[in-house]
Amino acid sequence: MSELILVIGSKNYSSWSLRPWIIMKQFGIQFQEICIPLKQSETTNQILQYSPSGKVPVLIHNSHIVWDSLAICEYLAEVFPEQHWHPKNNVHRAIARSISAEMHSGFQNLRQNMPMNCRAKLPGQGLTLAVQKDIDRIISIWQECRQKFGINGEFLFGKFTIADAFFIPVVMRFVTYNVQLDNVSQNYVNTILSLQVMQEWIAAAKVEADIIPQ
Ligand SMILES: N[C@@H](CCC(=O)N[C@@H](CS)C(=O)NCC(=O)O)C(=O)O
Repeated sequence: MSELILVIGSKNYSSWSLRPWIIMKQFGIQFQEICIPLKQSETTNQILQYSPSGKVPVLIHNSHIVWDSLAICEYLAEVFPEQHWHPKNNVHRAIARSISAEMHSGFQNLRQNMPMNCRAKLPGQGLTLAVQKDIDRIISIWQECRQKFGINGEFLFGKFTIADAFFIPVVMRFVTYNVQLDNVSQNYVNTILSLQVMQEWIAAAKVEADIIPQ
């Protein structure tokens, strides 16, 4: 397999970068990592060296570049079809794709008011009615997936899939802002936090030097 390079942003803050990074690590896919500190004077120029969108993550594979976290995961699913990227059942797979897309394009209130910050502990901060509505929707997704499709494992569809990778930054937000959860959701959070690759990401985030004040 030729070399893969994943360009990501600061691990403490870059929720979009976490998604492809964690699934590649979880599936044991070898890649070189280039990490660009976000919101610094050189950030935009550095990202533009790799990504036409001016955003991370971006995957470089041979002479190809793939940008956008969801496009990267779907591309990798084609390159490494032996891994379990999606549920095998086509109806479950359609639901997995629907919730990943919902995460990818929605939950603006949660994103804006509770940005990912792996290092911080900010209990209760950012919680508005609109944020609580986003949280309630995420909890109902997790409950439905765990109860209907997750019986053969600890993840949303049993085994780890792209859908889990897409909700992992939310797990980090729920921990940072100490969001109150039901048992099913709390167990799911605990499962994600117990992943060795998740601990690897958090440990790296904690030793990063860059700070985004806001
Ligand atoms: N929809 C994109 C969003 C990517 C995105 O917004 N990335 C942020 C970092 S998490 C970024 O690169 N921002 C540019 C900057 O901070 O200069 C994806 O899924 O990859």
